[in-house]
Amino acid sequence: MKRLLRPRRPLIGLLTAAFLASPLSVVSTAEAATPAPALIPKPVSQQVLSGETFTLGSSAAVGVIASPAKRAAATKVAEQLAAQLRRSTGYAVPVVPDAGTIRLSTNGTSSLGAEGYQLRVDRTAVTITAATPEGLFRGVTTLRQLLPAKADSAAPQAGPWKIAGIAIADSPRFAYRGTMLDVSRHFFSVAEVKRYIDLASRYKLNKLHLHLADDQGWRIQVDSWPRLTTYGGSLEVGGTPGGYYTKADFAEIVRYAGERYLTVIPEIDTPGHTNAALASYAELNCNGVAPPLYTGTNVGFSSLCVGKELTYSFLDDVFGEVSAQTPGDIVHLGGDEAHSTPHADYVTFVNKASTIVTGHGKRVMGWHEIGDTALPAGSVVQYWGTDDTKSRDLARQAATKGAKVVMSPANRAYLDMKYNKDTPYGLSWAGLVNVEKAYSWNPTTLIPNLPESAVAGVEAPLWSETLDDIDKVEFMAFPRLPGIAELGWSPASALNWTAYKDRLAGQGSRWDVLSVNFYRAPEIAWR
Ligand code: IFG
Repeated sequence: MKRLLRPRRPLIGLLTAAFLASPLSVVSTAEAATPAPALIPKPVSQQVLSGETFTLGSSAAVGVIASPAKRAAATKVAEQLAAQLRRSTGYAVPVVPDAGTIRLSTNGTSSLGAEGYQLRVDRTAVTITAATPEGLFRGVTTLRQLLPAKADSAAPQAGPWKIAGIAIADSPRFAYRGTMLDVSRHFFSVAEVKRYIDLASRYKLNKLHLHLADDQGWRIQVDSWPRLTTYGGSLEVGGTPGGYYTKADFAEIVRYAGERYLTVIPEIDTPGHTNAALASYAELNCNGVAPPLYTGTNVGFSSLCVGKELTYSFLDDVFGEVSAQTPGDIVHLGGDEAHSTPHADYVTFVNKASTIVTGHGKRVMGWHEIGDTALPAGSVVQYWGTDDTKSRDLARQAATKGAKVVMSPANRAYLDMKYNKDTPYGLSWAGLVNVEKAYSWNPTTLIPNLPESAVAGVEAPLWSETLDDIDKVEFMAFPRLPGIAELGWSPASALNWTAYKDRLAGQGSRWDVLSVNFYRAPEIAWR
């Protein structure tokens, strides 16, 4: 698209801009328009400010305008941005109160909600206003995609550092925009989890669901039941050494996620997917005999002992210690594939486990199988169906009981599904999921007769049976995770595969700068 010659003098620029904005403009929109930036998620509204270009100079400073109550958190957001700009530009980029060429203000309108923001780039300044520091962070996230890809470099790059003029007003469609990392089938270090958090935060995701316990490994320290990790966390799929997070490790993950405004949602999968716990404590088993550690990939063979009182004091200890380490308001109790738990027992168990979770001040979240249990107020049910009637019915049943539904359709949002038959790892039980299929669905209409108001948002789970390092995680998550993030953030009217595909192509150079091991899907014209 031909770009207008840039007027040399501001006045002409303003006149040109005014002229082009007027109904009298004779220039075709194709010539007048400056291409919109390749932003993901697509903002609610954006207006290119033709003729306005911001240049980040060596004297650039990041200014913070905030009330005393918000100043510390707003300054932290500013410091994160300034630190990255120092690394990539080599400039000093101080953070100053109330001034700066990049201004972050928490005096923004609350009409855009807690995560909303306004962003303006013109020749004189970049200004981001929001009602909260979280909104500032979302605005800075957009700014980082407006800067050249090299602005994310870890080492100084040559300028210039230009941003075309634009005015954006933005806020999310859904409150729940998440991804899940299965650290049980294969254990991932704190550093690897942080890397995943950093990449996910670049697309405005705000929930990190950690699948911390399953048949193959228990990954979070529980002081009152130490063998869960020392023994139950010792292996992983394939029999290689596993691992676990100490309380200090988990606190570091929570801190790092919190700095990027992602809330950690810990999952202790119950009553099924519990072989690691049952192997660790013989007394937890109905027959008093501990099974061996399991390093295969079957599911549905294990169950906590529903009839034993010990099971519930165990759960009280576990959910108590996990809740104490979770600033977020949700604890996930799993509930999936309890094929070795008679259904009546399953309902009894989930109802008791739910009471324990709410007893520790947290909302219950569970896979959609919990849809036919009591579901205390505030419950969230995670749909992982494949358009099948049974799964849809459970989600609808949950909604009729007042629960919210998070959409994780396995045949669209499961990032462990192969892209195509040649994908070197991943599974395919829910079908092959290419980049387009992962994007081309609407969270509020996928399940017929599920009220739109019941849909809390979306989550892209990444199961790790076949993924044993962060490179494989990145390969499966990118480029599909940004598409799910857009479904969670952008208005339904913005969802258009052809337009999205072009914006996605523009992310490739950013992932190269960040050394993301993404799948270069041939159908995307990466640039
Ligand atoms: N289903 C199981 C997961 C995992 C997954 C792999 C859920 C809720 C298949 N349960 O998805 O443990 O094995 O794609």
